[in-house]
Amino acid sequence: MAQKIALINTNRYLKPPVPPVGIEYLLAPLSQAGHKIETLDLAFEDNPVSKLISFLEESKPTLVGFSVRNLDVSTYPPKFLLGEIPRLIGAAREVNGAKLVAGGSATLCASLGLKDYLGVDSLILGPGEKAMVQAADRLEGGEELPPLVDGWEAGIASNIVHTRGRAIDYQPYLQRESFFGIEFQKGCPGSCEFCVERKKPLLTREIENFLKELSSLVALGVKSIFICDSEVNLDEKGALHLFEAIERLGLDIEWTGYFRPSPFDKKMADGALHSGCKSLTLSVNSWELWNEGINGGKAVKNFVELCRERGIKVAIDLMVGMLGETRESIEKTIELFQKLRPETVGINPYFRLYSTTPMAHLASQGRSNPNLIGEIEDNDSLIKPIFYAPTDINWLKSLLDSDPLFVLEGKESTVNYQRI
Ligand code: B12
Ligand code: SF4
Repeated sequence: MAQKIALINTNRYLKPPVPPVGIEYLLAPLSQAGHKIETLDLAFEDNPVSKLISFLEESKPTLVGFSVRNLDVSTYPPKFLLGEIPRLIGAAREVNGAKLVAGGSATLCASLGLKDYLGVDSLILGPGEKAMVQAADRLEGGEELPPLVDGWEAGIASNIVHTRGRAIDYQPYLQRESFFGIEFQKGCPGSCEFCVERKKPLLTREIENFLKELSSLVALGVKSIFICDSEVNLDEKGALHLFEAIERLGLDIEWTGYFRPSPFDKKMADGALHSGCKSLTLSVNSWELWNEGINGGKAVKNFVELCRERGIKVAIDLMVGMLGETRESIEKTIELFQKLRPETVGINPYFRLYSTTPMAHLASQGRSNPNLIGEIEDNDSLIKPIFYAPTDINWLKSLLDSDPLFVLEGKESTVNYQRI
């Protein structure tokens, strides 16, 4: 018997509204495997619990998949975003005997603790495109679902054209001028100690399928695209190939995305421009910037200048205050940006600690570490926001000298690219 699957978007944080691309990427693989799917987007619902109950009573699924995107806003002051999700899952549990599964990008931040916090039967870590099909097939075979499933091992469905705009109503997102996400490469082999995206296999989609998906978005009236890769230029050859292919399509789009300082040269800057990149976010940190390595000051200067020559606007995402970093590298970094003057520099001196990163060990120091703030006690899973923040904020502010170029992250409920 094919499974009747309900997929629920639980992301109700709307700054900015983000169409639930993660759910859309489950649709084609599940329906190709013969399962029946219905979706519910709770993003704009006033009463999500009653909406969910009536939806489940009507659709009578055998398996319910909750997409969970964010634990919190990750910046300081904290805003916890998971709070109402266990209530939704609890309400679903009351409706019928369906198995309850969760997945989504929040699984980068926590694993077993997240499963327990949410109260689902099974948590799929990472990509769900194959792992969710396996879960549905298991149920069909009368098997139990394991509490944790490694979706990274199962991988992505790269040989499929993902279905866009059919199961999710795009109108509320189009009305709010959302950027629509699309992903070319999932994962990041980098090993940055603070980042939840670290040490994941880089999984690439077949370019022809990506292009068909992109064209289908444009056919639905979408013009603003967000390439959702961890960093678009992680793989130099892959990025150049992608830009050339998008340019060849000749679509009327503008796209944006996250980049790292290197690899980036004239060829890549031209490729980005000609494929529709009008603005981008460059992720940097002061401790690397101060060195002459591949993400050092020279690379950042080169990046910003190549973009400026081509009219591509650059928003900088800057982390400062790594463990053991001295004030000197922060001062040099601020000086560099004061001279370089990209469009905006968002500075984050608060490191959100997650159980899935090496920096998690700091949290166990508890109150003995004066640089910890947030939920220091009764928070072993680190699901509730806790931060390592060694930088003196008044000193940092005096360094910025009220220059409007710099924005301390967390002060405004916007993301960097919205400021340019
Ligand atoms: C691109 C991106 C953005 C873009 C989104 C643009 C757009 N229109 O889509 C922008 C810049 C707007 C953005 C904003 C924010 N983001 Co963001 N974002 C990302 C990023 C890089 C990719 C997310 C993505 O869309 N991936 C592509 C899709 C296809 O993948 P996916 O969603 O993961 O879905 C797959 C799996 O998760 C799984 N899956 C998904 N749903 C389900 C459901 C079930 C049942 C199953 C089984 C599986 C499953 O299968 C899917 C297909 O493989 C991630 C980091 C990352 N690499 O994942 C951070 C990330 C998710 N963002 C994060 C944050 C914090 C935010 C903000 C809160 C920032 C802020 N302070 O405002 C806002 C929130 C906005 C909102 N309304 O939710 C954090 C979350 C961490 C946390 N503490 O919770 C992340 C992890 C970045 C990080 N390193 O910290 N973001
Ligand atoms: S900061 Fe960037 S390069 Fe480093 S692990 Fe995260 S996504 Fe990868």
